[in-house]
Amino acid sequence: MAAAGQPILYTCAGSRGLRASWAAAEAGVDIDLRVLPFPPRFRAPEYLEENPLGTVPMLAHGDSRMTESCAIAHYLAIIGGADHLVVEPGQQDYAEYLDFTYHADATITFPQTVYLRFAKFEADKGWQDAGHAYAKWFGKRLLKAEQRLAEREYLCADRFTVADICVGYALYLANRIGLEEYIPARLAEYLSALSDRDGFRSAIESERAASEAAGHSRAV
Ligand SMILES: N[C@@H](CCC(=O)N[C@@H](CS)C(=O)NCC(=O)O)C(=O)O
Repeated sequence: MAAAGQPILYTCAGSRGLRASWAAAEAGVDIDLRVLPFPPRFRAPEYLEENPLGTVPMLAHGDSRMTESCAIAHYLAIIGGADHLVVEPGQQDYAEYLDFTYHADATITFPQTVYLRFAKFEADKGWQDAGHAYAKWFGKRLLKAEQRLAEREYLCADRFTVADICVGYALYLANRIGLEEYIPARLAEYLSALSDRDGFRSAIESERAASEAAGHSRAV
C-alpha cells in the first residue's frame, strides 16, 4: 500500500460510493475522499479525464482505477489488512461471500437505479410506470437476502463482512429513494443494526463533511 500511496476515492455523497467509504472506515484505511457534484458526467466534466464513464465511485490507487463499488469495498478491506471483513478461500461461506457481494449491485441495486432514473430523475419523459415496475421487481429481488438472514445476524461466516456493507447499502438506498415499503421486516431490522455501526456513521459523516466543504448537495 505504501508504494501505491494514499487511495483516492471519487464519489458523490450517498451514492454507491458509500460502500467504499464505509469499508474504508471499517478497515481503518485513510482515504483521500473527493466528493463531486451529482451527476459528475454533467456537473464535473473534468472528471471524465479520470473516469471516462463519469460514474462514481472510482478508486485511484497507484496505477489502478476501480469503478465497481463492491470490488472497491473488498479491495479496501484487503489493503487495510482487515481480514475479518472478508471471507477467504477455504473459510466457511467463501462462496456465499462472493455471491452476496456481487448480488448486491448486479441484482439488487440494478432495478433500484432504473426506478430512480425512470420514476424520479427523468419523470418528465413519461417512463414513470416502467419505473414503478422496476420498484416492484426490486422488492421481489430481496427474497434471497431475506431468506438468508431469517436465522442469521450477518450474511456470511457468522460475522460482519463486506457482503453486509454491499447488501446493506442497497437497503439504505431503498429508504432514501422511497422504496422502504418493499423492505421486509427482517431486512429493516438488519439495516437498523448495520446503521448503528461506528464505521457506517463515520462514513456518512465523512461524506457529509467533504460534500459540505466542496459545496455540493447529496446525490440521493
Ligand atoms: N456498478 C457500478 C455502478 C456505478 C454507477 O452507475 N454509479 C452511479 C451513482 S450511484 C452513477 O455514477 N450515476 C451517474 C451516471 O451514470 O452518470 C458500481 O457499483 O459502482
